[in-house]
Amino acid sequence: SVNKPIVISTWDAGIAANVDAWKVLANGGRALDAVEKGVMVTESSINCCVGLGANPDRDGIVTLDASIMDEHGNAGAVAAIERIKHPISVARKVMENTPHVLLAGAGAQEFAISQGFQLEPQDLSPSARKAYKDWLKKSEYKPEINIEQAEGGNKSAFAPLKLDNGDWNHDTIGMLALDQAGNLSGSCTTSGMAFKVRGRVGDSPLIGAGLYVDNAYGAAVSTGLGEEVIKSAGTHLVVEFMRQGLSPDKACKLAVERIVSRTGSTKAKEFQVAFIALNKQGQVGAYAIQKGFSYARQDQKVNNELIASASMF
Ligand code: SD4
Repeated sequence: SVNKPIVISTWDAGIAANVDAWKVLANGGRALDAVEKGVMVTESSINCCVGLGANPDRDGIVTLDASIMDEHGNAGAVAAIERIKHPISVARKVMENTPHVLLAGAGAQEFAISQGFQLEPQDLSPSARKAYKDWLKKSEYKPEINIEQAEGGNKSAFAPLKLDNGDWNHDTIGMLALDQAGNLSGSCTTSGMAFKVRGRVGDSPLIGAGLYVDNAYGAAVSTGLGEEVIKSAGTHLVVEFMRQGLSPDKACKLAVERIVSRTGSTKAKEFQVAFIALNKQGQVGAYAIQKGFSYARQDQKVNNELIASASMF
């Protein structure tokens, strides 16, 4: 029998996000509404990596990426949008109210305003201001960002970050839901990599990279070093493996292995990529390159618990 409804989302911030998503799902609501409402919780909170309180780019400006997909295969996304509190809701408006999939930068912001969204102040949150100040102190303005910086202990270099305890952490939120009607939807929202080059767009707003939903088979969302996810069309690959009959777990694992086979395992030891997946039967899966990745699960069997993902290293 189908395990529904269910919601899963990335990292520990997923716990709070799942609560709002579950309110929608438990009341028989649509998965699309659940995945929007859920990640709005994270966008409203102050944290390193999602919403206007997150870390800025290297010029000190917070720019946000988000995407959403529904059960009909419709998609909407915004890239590098500024001063808008809920990029996920703008992404949904792009999907529903335009003939397009992705709006970027100033145009995305203008569109948001035209849809009634409010322009928020440009200010950094106190935690982001401090992180940015620290980053400016240690880091010269280098256009080339590389993972060795993170390796060398500069925690504010190219995230996802290796923490002092050896774990890898980063907090883009990706969420997947299957509703009582048996329909799948997904969402993803992030500030991208901390101190990124201005204009940099990650995988999160790119359909098939950061997020993919095929209502006939399954859905997947990614977190980690977006550049590597983009180059492998990561979530499309995960869903394709599910379409071929593999379990969500196995599909995530094979997609991670594909990324690592492209970069080689020496390089792959220095960055994180993780996928979570949910299939049409309500089965879940996850896999990461590095240990330390977790996701939050809420359904009839598991009451919003954080689950440690399997990993390659
Ligand atoms: C990006 N994939 O912009 C995002 C960052 C992320 O957990 O997921 N971090 O590359």
